[in-house]
Amino acid sequence: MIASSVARRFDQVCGKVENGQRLDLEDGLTLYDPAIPLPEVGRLADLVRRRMHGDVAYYNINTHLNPTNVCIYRCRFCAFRSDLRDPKGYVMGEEQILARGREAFENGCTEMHIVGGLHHKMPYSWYRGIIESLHREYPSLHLKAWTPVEIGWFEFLTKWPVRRVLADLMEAGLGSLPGGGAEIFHPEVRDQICEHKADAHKWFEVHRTAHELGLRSNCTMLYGHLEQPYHRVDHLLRLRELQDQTGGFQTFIPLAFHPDNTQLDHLRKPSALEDLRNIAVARLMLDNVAHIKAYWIMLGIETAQIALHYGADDLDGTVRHELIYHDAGATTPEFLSVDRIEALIREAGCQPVERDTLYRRIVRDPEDRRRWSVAEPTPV
Ligand code: V47
Repeated sequence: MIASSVARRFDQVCGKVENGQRLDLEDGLTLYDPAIPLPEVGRLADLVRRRMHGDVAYYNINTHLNPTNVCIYRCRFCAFRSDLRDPKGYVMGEEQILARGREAFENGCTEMHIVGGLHHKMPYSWYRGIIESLHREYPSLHLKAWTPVEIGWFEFLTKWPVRRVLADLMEAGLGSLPGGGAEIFHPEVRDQICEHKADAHKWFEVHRTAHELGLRSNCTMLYGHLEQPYHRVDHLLRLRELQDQTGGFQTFIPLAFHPDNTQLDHLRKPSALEDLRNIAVARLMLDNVAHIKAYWIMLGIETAQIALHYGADDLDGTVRHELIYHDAGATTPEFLSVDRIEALIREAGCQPVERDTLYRRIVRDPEDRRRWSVAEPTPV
């Protein structure tokens, strides 16, 4: 039986959600209280998800590019990074990068997600050149690239302000910013898992400036390591506050910590129940962010399918060349075909919609599936 005070608080949360009222810190903590059964939280999140998106579930055809894994930082949760002289370290050349662009084009991708390490020796022009050459050769491919961690590094390398760095990358062909580098904003946790890299202030400065320049971006939260529910709710409220001011976030992606090959490998991976609760709480707290993504690579296919009934309306994409999660022990496949991802969505009782990075519906040429056009203007 649920203790009566928690049950009372949860009833109040239910009333607020049913009446379309905004939830606060206390409400967020109630939703994370293990005394509240997960299906109850899921039911509420599903109510909001259906209000916003009906039974539609989005996906895209995308690929990843991590041009280098060499990184000056040693984030404790990261299995992907390498030291400069470690045999595992790599730096991709222009030919390899363009070959990835060609492969993406030939497979009908609409998006390339580009992030990487902060290499001790590579100049800003190398990072900019990746965007410029891919955009020149494959202009229809949307380049979702660089987190505030890289942008802060470019600021250091160029001595330019963030605004000028972003404007310069936009001129080269940058299409939007991915949600990475957010981890947990609260310094009690951030200082323990990635003390040297861009802090919350820098992360928000970069996204705010990007939104002011007309770029859309995503946001994430890395959970299941050293944080407590309070830190998660605080994280969500900080994102909601910027979104109230700019409206530039498109989607929120809760990221479950994968401990293998990291400095935190003594921790256990979050359970599917924790994953689903995080999806649901995000849907309920982030009332001003249009989409919640169940990143199947990280959740596993089965949990991602169920997440479509716990607040998520997007599965990310078909994905190719994902390294960050696979280096950290993810056992998911490296790729899903369009037929498979659509079948998974239908099996979950939803209607699949292919989108581009900006959530516009995509129509494919039936004669040549590599060719596509946008069916409608940006809905968010
Ligand atoms: O910032 C790193 C996380 C993020 C681990 O914008 C880890 O559409 C778990 O941001 N276990 C990068 N997580 C990935 C990311 C992302 C993914 C999918 C879609 C989008 C989007 C963005 O991955 C990092 C960090 O928070 N991460 N190592 C790990 N061992």
